[in-house]
Amino acid sequence: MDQIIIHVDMDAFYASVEMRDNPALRGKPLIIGSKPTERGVVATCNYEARKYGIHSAMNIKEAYRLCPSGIYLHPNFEKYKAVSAQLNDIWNTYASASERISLDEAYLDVTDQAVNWEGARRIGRLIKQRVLDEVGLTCSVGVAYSKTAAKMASEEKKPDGYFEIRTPEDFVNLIIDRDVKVLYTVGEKTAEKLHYFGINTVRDIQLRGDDIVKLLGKHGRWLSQIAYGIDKRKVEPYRPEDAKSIGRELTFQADVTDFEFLKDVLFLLSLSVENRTRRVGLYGGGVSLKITYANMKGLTRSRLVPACDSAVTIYKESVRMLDRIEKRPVRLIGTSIYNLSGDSVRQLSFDDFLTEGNSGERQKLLDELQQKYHLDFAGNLEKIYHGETLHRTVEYMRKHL
Ligand code: TTP
Ligand code: MG
Repeated sequence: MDQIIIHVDMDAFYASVEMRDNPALRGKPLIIGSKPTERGVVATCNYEARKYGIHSAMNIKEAYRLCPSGIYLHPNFEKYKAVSAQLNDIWNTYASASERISLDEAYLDVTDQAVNWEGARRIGRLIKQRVLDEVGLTCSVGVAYSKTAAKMASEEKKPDGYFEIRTPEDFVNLIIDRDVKVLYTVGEKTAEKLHYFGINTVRDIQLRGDDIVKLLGKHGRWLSQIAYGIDKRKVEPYRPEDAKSIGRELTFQADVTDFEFLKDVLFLLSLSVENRTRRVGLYGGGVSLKITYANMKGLTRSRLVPACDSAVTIYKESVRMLDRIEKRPVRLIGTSIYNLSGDSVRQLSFDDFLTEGNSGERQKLLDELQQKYHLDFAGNLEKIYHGETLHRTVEYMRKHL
């Protein structure tokens, strides 16, 4: 065996932390995201709430319709980050390399420490026990020969699960008749495309490898490999704060001359950056604006800011920089934050106080966008974080200028 990898993923993470700290919440449907009266989406919910059909990224109004008796809370990122640090201290003890995916999830290379599968099982069990004893939460652990299989294994018995997949054959046997969506990297869009061409199960992917490559290119090649359980990727020692920046950019279908429109696009990009930043629990110490003009000349502008993770701040800083550059047709626009840190001692800027204190500004900007472009974010704000949807939305907005 080449490598033994553990994938560990907390169960209903944000919700579990809240239930741990407030016993009155236990046993009841609990939804973390926003209050039903606000505009917002479900970040996560506990397993009681999932029985009602509620899930991550669902519009909060829809969740409320399904479960009016649920308890609705705002997320407390500071708290989740502190818990995440504690979790990583435990996990990392057993790994020669640890790759943090998000606050509640990591891949661990335990090949050396485990020596064999029995050793890996001991480590997997021990991690679960220690997380419960020392942090008061349950997690699901997958032990496998590859990253893809380890992730699959941790999903398999959720919540409080433990599962092993020791060989590619075991992996294939487990998923061969399941929908293509079971494969890592097959999202809604890709699944739809594959279904349209009659490729419904993992078996279909195996049988129609050539078609898949034609359809999806490089992604298709990857899929036809993992359909056979082949995944040689290593656990990359990584913490999200090792990234240089978190950003989002967009190339327009046709060049844009209207700078007010660019500002509106910047707000959407900022929301997307905020989402990714908060998911990994980081702050940026600077905001950067990137522009490529129609003539392919590019420029970037940067500004240092007090630790920030809010879309409103990212947006305002980007707009301030946009206002100062030459007004020529624009082909690409992007915004990002850099100087990333996981500092949990948060220095709020005055802007942050104003915007997050009443959270009104974000709402106001969203409302204005919706009215101006006849958008309805109510049901799909979260979806906009996906590149393709963002792109489509922006092109749609342009038609309503
Ligand atoms: P997940 O591990 O995807 O979900 P979970 O831990 O809540 O539930 P599960 O038992 O199925 O693993 O995500 C971890 C946290 O990330 C989650 O608690 C909240 C946050 N999150 C969002 O904010 N938005 C999202 O769309 C998703 C999927 C997660
Ligand atoms: Mg989880």
